[in-house]
Amino acid sequence: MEPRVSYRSPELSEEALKHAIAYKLMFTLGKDPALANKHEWLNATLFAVRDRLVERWLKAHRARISQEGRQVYYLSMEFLIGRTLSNALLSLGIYDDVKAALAEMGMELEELIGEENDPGLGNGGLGRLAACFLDSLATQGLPGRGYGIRYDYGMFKQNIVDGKQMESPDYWLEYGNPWEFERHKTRYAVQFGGRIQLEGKKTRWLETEEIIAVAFDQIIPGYDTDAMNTLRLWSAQASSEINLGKFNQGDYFAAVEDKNHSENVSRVLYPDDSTYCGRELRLRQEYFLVSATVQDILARHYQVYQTYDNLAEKVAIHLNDTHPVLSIPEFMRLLIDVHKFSWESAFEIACQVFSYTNHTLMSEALETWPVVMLGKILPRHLQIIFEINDYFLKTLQEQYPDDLGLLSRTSIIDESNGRQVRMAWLAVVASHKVNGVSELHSQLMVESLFADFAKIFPRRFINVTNGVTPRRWLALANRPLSGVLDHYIGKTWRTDLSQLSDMKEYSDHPLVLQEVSKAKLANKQRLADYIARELNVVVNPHALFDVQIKRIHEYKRQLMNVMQVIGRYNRIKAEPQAEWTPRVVIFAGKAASAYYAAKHIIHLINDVAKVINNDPQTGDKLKIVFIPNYSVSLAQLIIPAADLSEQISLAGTEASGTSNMKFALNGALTIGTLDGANVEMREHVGEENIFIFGNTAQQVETLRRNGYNPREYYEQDEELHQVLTQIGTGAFNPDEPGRYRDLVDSLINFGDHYQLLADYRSYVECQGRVDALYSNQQAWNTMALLNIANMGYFSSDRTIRDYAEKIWHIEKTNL
Ligand code: 26Q
Repeated sequence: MEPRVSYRSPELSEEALKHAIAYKLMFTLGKDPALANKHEWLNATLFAVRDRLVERWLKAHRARISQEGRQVYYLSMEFLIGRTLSNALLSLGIYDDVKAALAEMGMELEELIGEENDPGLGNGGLGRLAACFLDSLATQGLPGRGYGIRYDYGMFKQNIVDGKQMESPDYWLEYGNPWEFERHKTRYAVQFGGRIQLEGKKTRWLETEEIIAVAFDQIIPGYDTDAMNTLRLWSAQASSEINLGKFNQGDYFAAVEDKNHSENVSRVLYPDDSTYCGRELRLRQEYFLVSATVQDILARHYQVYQTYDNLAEKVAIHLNDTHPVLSIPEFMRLLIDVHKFSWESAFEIACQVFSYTNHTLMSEALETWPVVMLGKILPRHLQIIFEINDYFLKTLQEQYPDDLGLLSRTSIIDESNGRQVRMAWLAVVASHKVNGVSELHSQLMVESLFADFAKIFPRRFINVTNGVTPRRWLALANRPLSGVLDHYIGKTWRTDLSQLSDMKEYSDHPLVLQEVSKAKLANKQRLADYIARELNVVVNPHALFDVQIKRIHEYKRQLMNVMQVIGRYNRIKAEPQAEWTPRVVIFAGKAASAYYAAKHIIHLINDVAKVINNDPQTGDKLKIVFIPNYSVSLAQLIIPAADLSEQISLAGTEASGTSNMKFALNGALTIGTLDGANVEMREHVGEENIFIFGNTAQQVETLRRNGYNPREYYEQDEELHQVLTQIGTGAFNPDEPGRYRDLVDSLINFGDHYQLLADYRSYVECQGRVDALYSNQQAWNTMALLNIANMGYFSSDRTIRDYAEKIWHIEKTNL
């Protein structure tokens, strides 16, 4: 492929890279190459590579400013970017050169790559989506920047001790972060608390507590292009004035305590992804991100244009869920209180600038903040929110004068529930576009959560189906398969994933199928080695690798998967001599630290694994492993090795899912419900190439409305009855037989909220069809190839083009 970079400069040669790495080792790290350890070699390599990005980065930045185009600012409390070195090497096209350069100095690149830490600045799907988006924006030369928080502690580390999840802090900055550029001078004061005072027409916010936000920038390289973007993360620093005051009064310890209190704002990521908790520190974090970011956006805008009058034309601010929605009142506050805009024009500009993505319909995950808390921490913002609400309700009342129900349902202030501010409502009322993340989710969104608003603002709601970056999730994670693809269809699928469809013609080509399955086997062997090394469990790489990796949550129904595994175990025990398709069932995922049921499910998986893995009668026919500490880098190891991808959430609950796309792209077949993006995946791969089971979202709803009775299923399905009895009576944990009593109770006696029992039979039957197909390897491989070939649509490049055209109205920068 012709590289898109303008020329291949000499600094990218193997020889130059070798010198640069040795030079960095000595002069930046102060290390003798003969004595340096792996970590130091890693850092030297990293600095050498970073240098090669910087020049392009600065150039791209200059081009962007001079062209004065509209830019998007992507605000997110989470960015799960994963390891950076290998991605940077891939982007610059110097992977093999650096590998050779290091080899000459006696180092192995892959080993160094494995040493890099994986910053866990996100919980899961939402944070990883933000990272894929940055990659796609840069690769397509689109002007955009990410804004987030530089948490000192990312997602906790998960250890499994005696089958249970144990959390420990992830101090990822311990050895420094060589990728970041600290911008000592780019700092903004963020105010909290205090009171507001009216002076004539002017509102003043007084006697606040102040924290400083300091910018840290990281380069986001585009693939095979000089285009690069920036991820800017804010770190909290105590504002010195306050501390000095106390310090001078002689109260040294109080001064230090204050400093700690302030800096706590960027201390730790909330490790909770689906239950909203109204903690004050979280609110302060959200405002910290938002205030620093909006100040930065306005300052940079003014630097270029010397006016704020063209904000609506030049600035698009995107809200990744409601977490950064306080940027709306913050934006209005700055325009009104500082830059002297009228309230009406500030509101109008805000509506043109902001857009919002919804990632969940589940009510327990929707953010609301008590009016009292907001008023205490952000009195001026609360006032603006009330004004927005009044303004909105007033126009609404003119439109629908007799519909009182409508007014109270759409009011941003929920009066029924101890006075709460509904953040999603605020996001809808003050932005021009609101999108869901899959066709099904977007449709349910306007039928349920936002039904009233969809009537009021029919053109505001759209769908933008999620996608994943093919660079990390195929080119980097799966080099064996990438090699096969390169051979048959060339290399440009990396930037135009629709080209994968050229593989379709090989779907009955025995040699190609063999090569694809050989690549799969190599990945499975690599994972098997990891499992043997880390967990001391030996698995057969020829067995079917059946994988469910994601946050542990009841709606994702890992429990239903375990139930199916137990059912299978029982059948094997009853007929040990029969022909069984050998399976390795793999789980990974973290449970929120306070989520009791999710933690119990992890414990159950490990209890069941211990019994089954040590039963000589089952042998290779069935193994279960729980791989601890799921992360982006583990996903890169596990996904390419999967044969079967479990996407079994209750229909109507998973907004999209994104690992479902990564699996299929890597040639795993999906077993799943018609939920989230699975629905569209089925349309793309064809219903004959995906294993769909269970009730549809509509059937789920009907069942719920007509009174779902899980006990019926329990009593009528003998196998299901046995499985639940085993779990409930401690068949896998005789040391504490009552351990999972409550888990089983919640299914049989407390309504089985996620309808596991209703879908169980159809799930088991579907798994039977999976077994049958796997025993015909030729047919399996054909199906796997057709999955790969039909995943082009699910590239985040396509997703980002949708956002760029339909929501942000941004265009490519010319370099
Ligand atoms: C909110 C308030 C307080 C503390 C934490 C939170 C919080 C943090 C993270 C709430 C939600 C999240 C993350 C949600 C998430 O990851 N959602 C997933 O988004 C993916 C990308 O669109 C979808 O594919 C998944 O279906 C959806 O579950």
